[in-house]
Amino acid sequence: MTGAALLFTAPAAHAADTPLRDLAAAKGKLIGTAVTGSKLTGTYGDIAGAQFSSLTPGNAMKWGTVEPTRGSFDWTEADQIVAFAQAHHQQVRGHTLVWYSQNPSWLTNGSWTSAQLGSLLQNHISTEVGRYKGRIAAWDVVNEPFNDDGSYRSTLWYKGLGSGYIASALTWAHAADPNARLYINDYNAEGVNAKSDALYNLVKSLKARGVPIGGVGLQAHLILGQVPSTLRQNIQRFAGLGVDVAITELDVRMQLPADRTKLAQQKADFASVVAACTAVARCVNVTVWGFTDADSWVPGTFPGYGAATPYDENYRPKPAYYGIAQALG
Ligand code: 9MR
Repeated sequence: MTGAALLFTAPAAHAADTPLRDLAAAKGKLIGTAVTGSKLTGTYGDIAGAQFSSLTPGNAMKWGTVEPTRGSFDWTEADQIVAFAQAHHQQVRGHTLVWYSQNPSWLTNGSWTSAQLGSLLQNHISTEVGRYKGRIAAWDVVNEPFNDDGSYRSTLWYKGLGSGYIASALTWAHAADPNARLYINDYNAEGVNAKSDALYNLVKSLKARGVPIGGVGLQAHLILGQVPSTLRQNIQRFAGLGVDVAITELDVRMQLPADRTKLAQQKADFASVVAACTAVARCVNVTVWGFTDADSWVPGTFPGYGAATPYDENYRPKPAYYGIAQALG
């Protein structure tokens, strides 16, 4: 280990601290992480099992993963994560059924009539939700349906089926597992803005029409020092519609290299997101998008940025870990 790493990371002996999942439970909340199934052994598995009460498969349940070839399914990683969660008394957030990305090429390259597209989607949802019926507490049914200006994103689904694909997907998912809580999940909708206004109006209208919408997921892929000041107010207004809210993909990226000042700011950012959730009864879950910098999407997508999670690459808790713990009381 380098001197710098020693300076900026907490002592490894954090095992004596109360696990985050116990702190969260005392507040009536779940604390979750996205996971990669193949890594759920050794230290990674120990931390995932001990610290978190909710798991989200980072990629394992996406359409492109589970049905890479039409009609031939691969549930290996998804099954593995669900089994791990059951063994560790954890909830699973299923992620995700209807998205514009990470779809199999047979689907995206096909040319489908609207009726064909609708039945493909219905079958996909029935098959996947049905397989895990009773074992998945919450589903991100629809992922990222809006543009930042609040207009509908022009996706395969929107172009083929119109905006009604959202209500249809929720209805099909509900039929396949009536006890799962069904979410719409999006990013850049954490604060009060054009995108979250559109999401708010959609949820309001779905509720009014009796469509089974149970929750709103605010992803929270944030930039250091930029937690929206209206986060709590935004969570509160969704709760006021009678749906649950979850922070579903929290990370706080910084320009590398990390230093003491940045890590202290990151600690404050994680704490303020968790505090915004604990302040609202219907905010039920805060999930980080990978708990270790060794398993984060950030460096691959934003060159020069990283260190976005609460544990460093060697699985040592960072100040951000203690920010979460403090906000959980
Ligand atoms: O973490 C996921 C990463 O491994 C994938 O390469 C990426 C592909 O888009 O998707 C990541 O997860 C995304 C999530 O499913 C939806 N919200 C944004 C996340 C980060 O891209």
